[in-house]
Amino acid sequence: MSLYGYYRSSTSYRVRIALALKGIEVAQVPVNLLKGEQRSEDYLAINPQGLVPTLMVGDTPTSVALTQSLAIMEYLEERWPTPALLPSAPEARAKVRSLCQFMACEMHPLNNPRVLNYLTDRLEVTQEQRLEWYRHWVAEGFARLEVMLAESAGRFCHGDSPGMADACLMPQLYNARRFECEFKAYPRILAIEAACQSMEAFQQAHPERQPDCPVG
Ligand SMILES: N[C@@H](CCC(=O)N[C@@H](CS)C(=O)NCC(=O)O)C(=O)O
Repeated sequence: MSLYGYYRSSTSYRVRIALALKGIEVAQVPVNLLKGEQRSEDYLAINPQGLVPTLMVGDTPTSVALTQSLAIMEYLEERWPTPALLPSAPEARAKVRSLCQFMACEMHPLNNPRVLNYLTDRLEVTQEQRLEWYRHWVAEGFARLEVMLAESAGRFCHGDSPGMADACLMPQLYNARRFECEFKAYPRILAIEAACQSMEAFQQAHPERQPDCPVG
């Protein structure tokens, strides 16, 4: 399998965490989002959404391109069920999926670079207003998440084993930290972050450990 992604893309980071937790090795194919490679003809032929990540499964001519990070993680879970990234009880699985979808559908899209760029490039808001937008939606999202986690969290987002929700959480935190957001009000989230950071799988998936991360 090969993973088309970008070191700093939070959705690629999610999939890298899921792969690392399951101990699955894949070839990495960097798609430089800053150079617009996601919109190149070659990449669009693989993923017409023009987004990373894409997980290419199998060899040509029968290879299949899987897109959307949550769908890719679900695929990995079905194909390599252990270690499990979802709990076994149906209700608990729905809870974890709800956490994942909250981060992937409600939080992440609002602060995606193409949304932020539209604000400055087309709507001509100032850099300060762009930052205010970013921090507003981060605070809104993490505040809601902190409450949701009261119901499910142990050491990790759901109980004491790392899983799919943690794979969504760590990239959200990494991104928000780049914009110097404040996290003191979210002790549960900070404790989960520390638990994840202590694990080799999360360390291995970190953006700064990826081959396309510029050095220095
Ligand atoms: N819902 C998608 C979102 C994918 C996405 O937004 N990827 C970003 C990087 S994190 C991207 O490729 N952006 C390229 C662009 O905006 O042009 C997923 O979970 O895979």
